[in-house]
Amino acid sequence: MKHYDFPKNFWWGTAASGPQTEGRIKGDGKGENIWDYWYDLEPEKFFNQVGPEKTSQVYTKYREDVQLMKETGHNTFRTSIQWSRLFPKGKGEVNQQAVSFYRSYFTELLEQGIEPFVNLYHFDMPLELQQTGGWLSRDTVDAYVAYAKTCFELFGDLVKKWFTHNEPIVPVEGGYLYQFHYPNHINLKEAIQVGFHENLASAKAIEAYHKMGQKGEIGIILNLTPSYPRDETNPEDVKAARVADAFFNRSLLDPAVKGEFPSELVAIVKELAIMPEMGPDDLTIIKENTIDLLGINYYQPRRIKAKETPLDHQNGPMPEDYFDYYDMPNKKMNIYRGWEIYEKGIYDILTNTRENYGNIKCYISENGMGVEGEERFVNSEGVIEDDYRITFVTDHLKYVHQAIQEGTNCVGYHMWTCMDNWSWTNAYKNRYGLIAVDLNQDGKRTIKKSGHWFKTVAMKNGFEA
Ligand code: BGP
Repeated sequence: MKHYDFPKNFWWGTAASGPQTEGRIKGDGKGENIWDYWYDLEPEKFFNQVGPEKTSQVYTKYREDVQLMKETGHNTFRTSIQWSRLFPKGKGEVNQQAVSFYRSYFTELLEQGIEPFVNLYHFDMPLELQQTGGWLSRDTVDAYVAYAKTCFELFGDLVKKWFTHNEPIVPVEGGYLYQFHYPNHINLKEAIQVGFHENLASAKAIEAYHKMGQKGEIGIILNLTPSYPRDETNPEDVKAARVADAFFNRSLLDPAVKGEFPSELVAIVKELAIMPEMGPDDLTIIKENTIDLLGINYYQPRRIKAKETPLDHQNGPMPEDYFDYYDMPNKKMNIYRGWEIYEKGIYDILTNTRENYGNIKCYISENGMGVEGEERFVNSEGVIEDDYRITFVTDHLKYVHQAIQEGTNCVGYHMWTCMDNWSWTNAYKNRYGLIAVDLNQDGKRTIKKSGHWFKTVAMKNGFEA
């Protein structure tokens, strides 16, 4: 048995998002976002046709939920403000009911000794802004900055940890390359513009926050999926993995931490003549307004090999023109989500932040395991015995611990997620929560075995294994 003790004041908690948890009730004043709209348009695209209005009803149940967070050992919790709840049209009038809801929710958390971490954008573009171009449009950057400033003004007394985006590469991938978010385009030029605007919006929000002098911290949350070459001794595989890393990780990580874009990516974008449109001061704004704190989401690695398949230009240039995905034999899989489980990846990311990103203050902002059909593991007391989740988290935490021992400035660990929630087009297919939500019993909550276990880890500030 070995003791794994974590640093004093370590953040133990979970992450969630507004669009995946709040739900909608009649007369709540929330405006439409792209998820509400897409579900109306194509409900068959969503698992069992469950849409975003049927989430875990946090809008009405948040007091009960905060109690459950306490019972599962949280000292911190992240959610997001829904832009379309605060500004039903994306800009203009503020919805006062949203102000009351978020103030009351964050106050409740604080009163129970749980620090709220708040993210401003979790894939949820207000519909009216999408209709004028979404992240493709410069006006959206301005609207986002106005929205961010309003959030700081309205909630800055309660919230001292802010995040500008969650996984900003995902709207690029889902919306503009691989068709799993509305508007489902396939267009690398647009993808580059969207990514640029997200970076710019983040820097401008950081600038605004620091100018306001609210004495908190602001950062960004990135899914830093590490790119491993098939063969580390093969320079072509290594080069391909570096390009994939530039497209999907460093395109956001480098501007956020270093204020600049990776040179490999800039070279490709120039060569393809798809440089984003930018204003004269944009690069300076990005250079001068970097993050205070980095949130790292980690689920799975990316395995890469040199390009072997023929180029397919049906959709114009794509990132995959520069590499192929490598299907590594004998990998450990989460078969429900179809994602590889590679625990050491979390250590590699943390080591990279220490060695190549100035050992920036960071925390694990998401890590977890989505499993389908968890009802089969219910015991006679009605508790889901999710030992696989406990193993998954323990094995990742061991590597987080090792990275901290070696000097990485990692100050917390949040799981995805607190209670089972609605996951975009997967809806409720895979459950991730420490707490089960029964959709057939008005969203009844029951703490899973992992939730009880997580409390002991948080209380002891570590574990033995
Ligand atoms: C992250 C997102 C979350 C959440 C999680 C689980 O990428 O930040 O919103 O959904 O992944 O993934 P999924 O829901 O696709 O299984």
